[in-house]
Amino acid sequence: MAITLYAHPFSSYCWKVLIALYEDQTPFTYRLVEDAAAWDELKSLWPIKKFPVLRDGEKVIAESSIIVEHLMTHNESATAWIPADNQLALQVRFMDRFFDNYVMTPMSKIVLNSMRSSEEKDAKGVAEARQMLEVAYEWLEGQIAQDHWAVGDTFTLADCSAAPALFYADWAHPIDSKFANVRAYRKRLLAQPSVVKVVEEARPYRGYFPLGAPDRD
Ligand SMILES: N[C@@H](CCC(=O)N[C@@H](CS)C(=O)NCC(=O)O)C(=O)O
Repeated sequence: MAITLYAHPFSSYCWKVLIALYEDQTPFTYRLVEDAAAWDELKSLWPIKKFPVLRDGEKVIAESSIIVEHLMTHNESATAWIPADNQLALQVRFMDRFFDNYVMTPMSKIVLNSMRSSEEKDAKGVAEARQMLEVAYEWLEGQIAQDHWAVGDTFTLADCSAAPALFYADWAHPIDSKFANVRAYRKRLLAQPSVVKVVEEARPYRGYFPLGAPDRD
């Protein structure tokens, strides 16, 4: 059954799914959510109106991590994005939650705040987000030290989450040089061919980054 992904190349949560699709070379139709018609379609599928959303036949799947998990059922030869081993699976799910909740969320807070008018700006919220990112980088620095990928030697869902989270977080709140392991992990992620592809697809949209995209990566 053909699948359609509603997504945008600049969207961090879409990268999570795109990386999994590109790793497995899974064919899919890319429905770019940019014009009003695409937004209307998205809304009719998922009234929350957040992307990515996957359409697989009659099934509509929302939420990036659930979509990646769904891809394992769609394509029998897909990577085990969540390992079969229960203990490893918990670690992968935990790291996926870590990157979404404590890296992606505070990064988004900083970015979205910069788009607000001066009366609407939330200085306290941004300070808390920056503090959260510092704590997250510090925790990850100890966690990632011995492992090649987020959980052991296998590229999993956790790495699909980590790539966009660390890519954009470093733009919004740079990862200090004292977090050498985190910086090295981000570099390893950015060298992975599937990640190179999403970075290149997003490059024409860098002007969308409200804080101004740095001249690197
Ligand atoms: N928890 C959701 C988050 C999705 C999300 O926030 N997507 C952003 C793009 S990165 C979005 O749809 N933004 C459009 C909007 O909020 O109007 C997931 O994991 O898929």
